[in-house]
Amino acid sequence: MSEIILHQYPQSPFAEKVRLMLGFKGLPWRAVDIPRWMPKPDLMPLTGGYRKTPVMQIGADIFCDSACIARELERRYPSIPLFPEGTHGVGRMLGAWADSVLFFDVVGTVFGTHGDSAPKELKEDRYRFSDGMIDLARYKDDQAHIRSQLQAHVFWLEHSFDDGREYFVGRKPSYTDFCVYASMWMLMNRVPELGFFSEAPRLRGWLERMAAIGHGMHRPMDAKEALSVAHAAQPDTISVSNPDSPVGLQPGTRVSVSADDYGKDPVLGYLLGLNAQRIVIRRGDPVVGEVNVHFPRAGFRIVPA
Ligand SMILES: N[C@@H](CCC(=O)N[C@@H](CS)C(=O)NCC(=O)O)C(=O)O
Repeated sequence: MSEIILHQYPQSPFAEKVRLMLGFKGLPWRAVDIPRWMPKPDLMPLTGGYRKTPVMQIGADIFCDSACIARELERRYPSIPLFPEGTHGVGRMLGAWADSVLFFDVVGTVFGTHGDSAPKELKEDRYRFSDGMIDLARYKDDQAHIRSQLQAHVFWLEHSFDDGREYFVGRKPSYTDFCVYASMWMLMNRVPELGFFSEAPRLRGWLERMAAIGHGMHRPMDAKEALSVAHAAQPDTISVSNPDSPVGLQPGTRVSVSADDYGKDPVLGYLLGLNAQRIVIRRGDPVVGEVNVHFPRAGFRIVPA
């Protein structure tokens, strides 16, 4: 079976979410380090334009977005579940809150505190990437408000443990924990001096339990090797259908898929499958040949191309 290849870089919190999920499931994986900002010449042949981090590759199947990666890891390797019974709905809902609201509290706090020392390329890239939302000067000016939002949300997190539970949605780690961990990991590592955890002892205990999960067995892979892996592999046969989809697109239609929040670069291809949770397209590329590109349904726009 093809190896799990994660296209990532060490500082990325969403990559950290996936690294820890891989460690939790005990899966060996290969790490391709990608650039932190554009251009990303060895990623584009695989994704067709999607540039966010991380991206998972298994053979000629490419999974964009950590939510999509989590779903696929669960589908292929269910024995240690990320979505134990009862967490499929609430786990994903809380995860989506952590991946958006909580994440941007932390981004605003980190970049508003240390933005002056960030590389110029990073500042410019993130400003363009987010259509002006990630604006380090604005974050700096608005620090009091941003930090007060983060403080309010850290309070919610701390009080989630009031009934003695050890994880957010039950007695074992599940998807929500990995989503929240990504942002808390960034906060803990990038602005420890702000003391956000000083009034949150149970959150600190949870952070230690989560960190102890680790990243599992992994080895680096050269980006060019990952391209060869895709070229040599056949994309999976997909059977996903939803004839009642509100967008009314039929398999085989040429479509454009893009994130609807930030990093909206479109990916073009032929629709293979669409349902309430997944979008899968097939695209051809001179470097890697035919690949399937997978996206989550929530948070992605699909239109005829
Ligand atoms: N919804 C996406 C968000 C990913 C995301 O925002 N990643 C950040 C890094 S942590 C990013 O792409 N930054 C720009 C880049 O890496 O080029 C996911 O869950 O994977």
